Amino acid sequence: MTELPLSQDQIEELNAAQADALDDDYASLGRQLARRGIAIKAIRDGVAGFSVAIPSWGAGRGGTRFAKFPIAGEPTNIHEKLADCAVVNQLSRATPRVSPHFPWDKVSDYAALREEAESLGLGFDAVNSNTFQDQPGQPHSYAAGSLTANDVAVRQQAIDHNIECIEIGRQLGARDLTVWIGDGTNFPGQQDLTRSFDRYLDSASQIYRALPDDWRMLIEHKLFEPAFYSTVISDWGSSILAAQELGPKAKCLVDLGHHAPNVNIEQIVARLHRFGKLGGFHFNDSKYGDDDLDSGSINPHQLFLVFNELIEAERNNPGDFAPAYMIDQSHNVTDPIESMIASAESIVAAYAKALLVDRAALHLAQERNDTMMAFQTLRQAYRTDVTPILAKARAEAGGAIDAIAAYRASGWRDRKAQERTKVGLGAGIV
Ligand SMILES: [Mn+2]
Repeated sequence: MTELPLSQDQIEELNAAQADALDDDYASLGRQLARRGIAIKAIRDGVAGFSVAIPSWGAGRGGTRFAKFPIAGEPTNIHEKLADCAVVNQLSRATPRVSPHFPWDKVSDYAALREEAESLGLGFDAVNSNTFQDQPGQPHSYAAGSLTANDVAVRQQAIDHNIECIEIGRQLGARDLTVWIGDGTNFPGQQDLTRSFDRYLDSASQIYRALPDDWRMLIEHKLFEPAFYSTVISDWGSSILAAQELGPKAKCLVDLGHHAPNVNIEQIVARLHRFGKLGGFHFNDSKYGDDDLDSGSINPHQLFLVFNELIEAERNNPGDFAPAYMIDQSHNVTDPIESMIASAESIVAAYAKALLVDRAALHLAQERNDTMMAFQTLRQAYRTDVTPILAKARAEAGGAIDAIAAYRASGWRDRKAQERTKVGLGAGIV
């Protein structure tokens, strides 16, 4: 039986006070869209069917590279993280899956953990392995690399960990393994650039062989950090080369914050899709070289353009289009639940706006080399305020019209501050 963490009655009560205003805004937007030949119900249905996973580690104040500033009531284990993720989903109705991370989320009984998640209305998404830091009691150190280390024993340990993650994921009902490694160098000459990539391919192929038939291995690249001179899987070029070498179950994962500055990410999306290698997304935002700001907080237009390509790709391959969507950001100055609610809303809004693009008009303008009309077609969709569609879809599914206000009214964090163990002042997050 599902037992959601917040009072559904309280959510309904808050919604009731806002329902008339929302109906008014929704009807007005419906008329506006009808004049453009768009049925608002179709967009609302699209929104209702869209979801994005949230990472278990996103429930905590991960901090930055330098410090962590915990808040009272923060979760300290996977059970508490699941409860917080359930709060996000109960209010937003857009985040029904959690992406776990091992060994951080290790438990002794994964069948029980799966049941616990289900009872909270949650399922599990891609499993994330971790060979970028040493764990207590681990025989070999990753100080000189993991899947690409010179030492065969280190590589084997990293391979075994990934295979263990697949096994855990099977028990949790996941079907993707996300592999990100921090391997790379800080000095020119430190490592042979070709041989380190060869070692990656060799290690990754052993993980690939352990994948069940209906699983995908999502290769996540990152330009720099923790390595600052060279990173083995640094860009989408290295990622797609590895994915092509490994086989059809290997795909590329695009983290919005892991590219060179000013790179055209939507074009990367189009390229990866064209060659059947678009596996998934990590949503966040970035101002400089970071990958931790809340989705849509800095460049919502880029998010819209990415979704515009995704919808184009989906229309071209209906039935065979299932990228894994996940939020991947770190919260240092906000309540993580509020940040995840706000980010999910930004992501769904970008998706809804991309659904509004008049594709026939866009394609016609492209064929006629009518640059301004092509651009205006996108612009018209982007500047539409889709807030009433999102709110209506949320409320209809049992969520809150104003999710952050409902969260604050629930008093959840204050209650948890009384119940939960205080978080220590640990290191930041990667
Ligand atoms: Mn990521």
